[in-house]
Amino acid sequence: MILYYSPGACSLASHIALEEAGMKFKLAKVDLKTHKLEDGRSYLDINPKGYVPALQFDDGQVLTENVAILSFIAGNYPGLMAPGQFGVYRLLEMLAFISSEIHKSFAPLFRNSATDTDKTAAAAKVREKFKEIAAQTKGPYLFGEHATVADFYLFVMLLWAASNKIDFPKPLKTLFEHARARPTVDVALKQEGLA
Ligand SMILES: N[C@@H](CCC(=O)N[C@@H](CS)C(=O)NCC(=O)O)C(=O)O
Repeated sequence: MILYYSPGACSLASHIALEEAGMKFKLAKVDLKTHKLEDGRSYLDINPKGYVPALQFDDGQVLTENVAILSFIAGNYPGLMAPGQFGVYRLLEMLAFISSEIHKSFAPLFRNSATDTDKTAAAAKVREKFKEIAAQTKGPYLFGEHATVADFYLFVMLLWAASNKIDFPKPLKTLFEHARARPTVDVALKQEGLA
């Protein structure tokens, strides 16, 4: 398998999850400005949508979208699935919230053309969404003692928050510290040149 990624982007969540699952994979870095791979090939031939992450299987099939890739990993490594009878759906519920409510709210903070007013409004929205997810966090991770793929997605959002000086509630600070202390997180950060 090949994970197409950009350092520190949302693809870091899949990178950590693949490490946690002990899956065999290679990394391919994407330049998101030029849509080129390091060997000069066009990334658009792999994922016409142009964004990361994308996971390419050995038979050539390509899976895109954070929610789908993280669900695939949890589906193949039950240790990263949410617990309980409705675990699959609880995990999807959480991934959907992180993707559509938190991840997307960051967009103006990364857009060069965004005004200060846009950025302040985006930071306020992110804070509000962090409050909502913190209220559901069982601790130390979202679903309790065990980390799921959703925790790694949220961890990346918290990394972005820290670099944008957006504070987050105590339960998320605890989650961040627990996730950061995992050896797999350290490996992924080092492989992406971030630690
Ligand atoms: N809907 C996609 C969005 C992924 C996304 O926003 N990726 C960003 C990095 S975090 C990206 O590659 N942006 C560059 C671009 O859109 O060209 C998903 O959830 O996987």
